[in-house]
Amino acid sequence: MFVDRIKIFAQAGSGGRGCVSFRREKFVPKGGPDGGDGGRGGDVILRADQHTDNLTGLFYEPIIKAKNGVHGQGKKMHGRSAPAKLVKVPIGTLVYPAAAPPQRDENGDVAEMSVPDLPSEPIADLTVDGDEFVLCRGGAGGKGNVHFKSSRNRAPTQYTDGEEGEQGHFLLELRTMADAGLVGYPNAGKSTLLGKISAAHPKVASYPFTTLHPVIGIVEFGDYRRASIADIPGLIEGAHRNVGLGHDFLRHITRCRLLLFVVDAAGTEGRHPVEDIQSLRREVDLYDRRLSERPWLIIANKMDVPGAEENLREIRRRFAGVEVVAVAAASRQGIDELKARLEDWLFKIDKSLPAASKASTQSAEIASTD
Ligand SMILES: Nc1nc2c(ncn2[C@@H]2O[C@H](COP(=O)(O)OP(=O)(O)OP(=O)(O)O)[C@@H](O)[C@H]2O)c(=O)[nH]1
Ligand SMILES: [Mg+2]
Repeated sequence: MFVDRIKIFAQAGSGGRGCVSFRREKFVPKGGPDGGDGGRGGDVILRADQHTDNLTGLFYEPIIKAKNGVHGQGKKMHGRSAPAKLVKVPIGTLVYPAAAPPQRDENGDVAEMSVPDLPSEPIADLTVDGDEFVLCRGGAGGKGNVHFKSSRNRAPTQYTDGEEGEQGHFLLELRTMADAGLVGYPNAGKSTLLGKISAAHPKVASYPFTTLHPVIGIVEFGDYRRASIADIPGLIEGAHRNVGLGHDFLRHITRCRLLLFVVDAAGTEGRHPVEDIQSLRREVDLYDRRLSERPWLIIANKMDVPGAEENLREIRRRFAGVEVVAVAAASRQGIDELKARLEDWLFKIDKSLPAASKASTQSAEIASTD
């Protein structure tokens, strides 16, 4: 199972209560107040972890509670503070405040509607391994009666309760962190390609929607340089209206610096690759304008199939100004050339070029081909 969006409820621990106690010892009459303080409640902390790749853990445990602090005790003993509850989340997790789910009565009917979630700004974005965010802060411990002693009240019975821990509903959303993302129709050969340029082994098959969730592959270049590439499920026209697997997965390429549009250059499924590219660009644009302004290039795949050469010429003509790399992923043809071009884009050209200006000239060209 792959979970990349989930609502959770988190509750930090409350502080322990302060203690009321008096020192009672042989030969020490009127020993005075000696009630200790309560311990702090535990925080609920999210930590970005490179070994966690999705939010499935939270699907099974959507209610996260940290322990309460221990109450204070006599002899000025402080209660123990509760440890923080650490929750590992994948790198790239965004945290949003969320509304409480609707309240249901005993028949399961909605008794009280919740306020719908308003689109809100994330309160945290955990993008680096080890990043931590305190989701709910534990309550401070209460004070024992030892604090209330004064010249007029030598036997105080006052104490304070511990503070309540913070609690709340949150929406966690994963936006995979990768350098480049593969976008294409189902069966274009994205997973085949990822398998050839990286050590990843995504499932490859001749039916559409083989890939059901994002897969990240690491491409190794020379000099210990590496880049991560995200393979996402195939997109089809109308994805923005939730046709096919919908465009929800495009979220996983929103952080990529470079978008790789993979097309079946031979048009083996009866569609023309030029139209494929146009409709993919349109879907990306409908999803998020800023995403369609990212630097992009075209990977013309299945060059081993007759008819691909002719289509490739047309792709080059219609998308003049956009780099087109021709490959036959299944037989590894053109893969080394593709890796060299990716290295250029990701390590040389990309850093020296202002990404936005490069991209905007390219989108203008697309607009004219529509
Ligand atoms: N002839 C030929 N077939 C290829 C090539 N690359 C991939 N294929 C075939 O195309 C089919 C689909 O490949 P996948 O890699 O699963 O395609 P995908 O784009 O990941 O598809 P989804 O995951 O469904 O979106 C498989 O049967 C592959 O063997 C190629 O270069 N030439
Ligand atoms: Mg695939």
